[in-house]
Amino acid sequence: MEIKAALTGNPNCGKTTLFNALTGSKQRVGNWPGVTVEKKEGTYKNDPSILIQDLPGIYSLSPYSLEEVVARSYLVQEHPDVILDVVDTSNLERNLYLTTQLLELDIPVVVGLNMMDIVEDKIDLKKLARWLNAPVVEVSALKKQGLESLMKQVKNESAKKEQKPFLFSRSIEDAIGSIQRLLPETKQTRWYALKVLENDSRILEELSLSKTDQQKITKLREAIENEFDDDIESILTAQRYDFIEKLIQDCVKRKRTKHAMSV
Ligand code: GDP
Ligand code: K
Ligand code: MG
Repeated sequence: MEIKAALTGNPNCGKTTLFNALTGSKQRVGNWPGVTVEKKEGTYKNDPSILIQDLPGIYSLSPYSLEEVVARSYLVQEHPDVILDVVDTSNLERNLYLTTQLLELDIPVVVGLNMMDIVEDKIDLKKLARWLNAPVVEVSALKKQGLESLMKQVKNESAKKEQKPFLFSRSIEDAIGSIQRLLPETKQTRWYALKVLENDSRILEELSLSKTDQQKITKLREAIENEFDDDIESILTAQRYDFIEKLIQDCVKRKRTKHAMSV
């Protein structure tokens, strides 16, 4: 059986290096339909049943750039079997921001902690995996280290049917639940509900909700904005970073990084 694995990560996390190391010469390069964003896919050289789809480098799943729209449309519409989330471990906090969003898609996630050849921080992998509800594997795409264990996890996770998400505070979770029940049956997912709560214009257009439902949703959103005295996007962003901060405190013993990455 064929496994579809989507390769995601921030720009410069080492995605291309990893993609090349995993696929060797077995690559197909083109463009995403209608846009000039490069599309690359290939099969894992040690197991051709694993199809690796390289997605554009992105910082979040917001609709602010073409890359973000391409990546999230692929993930939501194609629903790959597993996401291989490449993380630049020398920049853990920022990279995990995308990870918290990927966990919301209900697609199993495997986290590849890349750049481990230059990172001296000690990371408790078991704890980190528990925080993220996803397997975490240390790799160096550059030195081709850890790639086999990484792909073993990718294969394992691809068989799973669900992914536990990162959770927001209680009132936000309640609102997500209420919105989910208002959505059309085929789109009653946590991800769609969260995007609706965030007032994501593309998603609202796609869903064309009734006036009554729109009003109900506005009320839910306003209640949260009043409670936290901020706009919804800032509230959700702050909660993601709170989570990441706590996770890092619990899982990472800081040392220095051997040398700064060239830019
Ligand atoms: P992308 O933008 O995510 O596709 O990142 P690239 O694959 O182009 O890598 C960005 C930079 O990071 C390049 O200079 C790579 O050589 C370097 N790089 C990628 N993986 C590793 C790694 O595991 N260790 C180190 N030290 N550098 C890496
Ligand atoms: K980065
Ligand atoms: Mg690249």
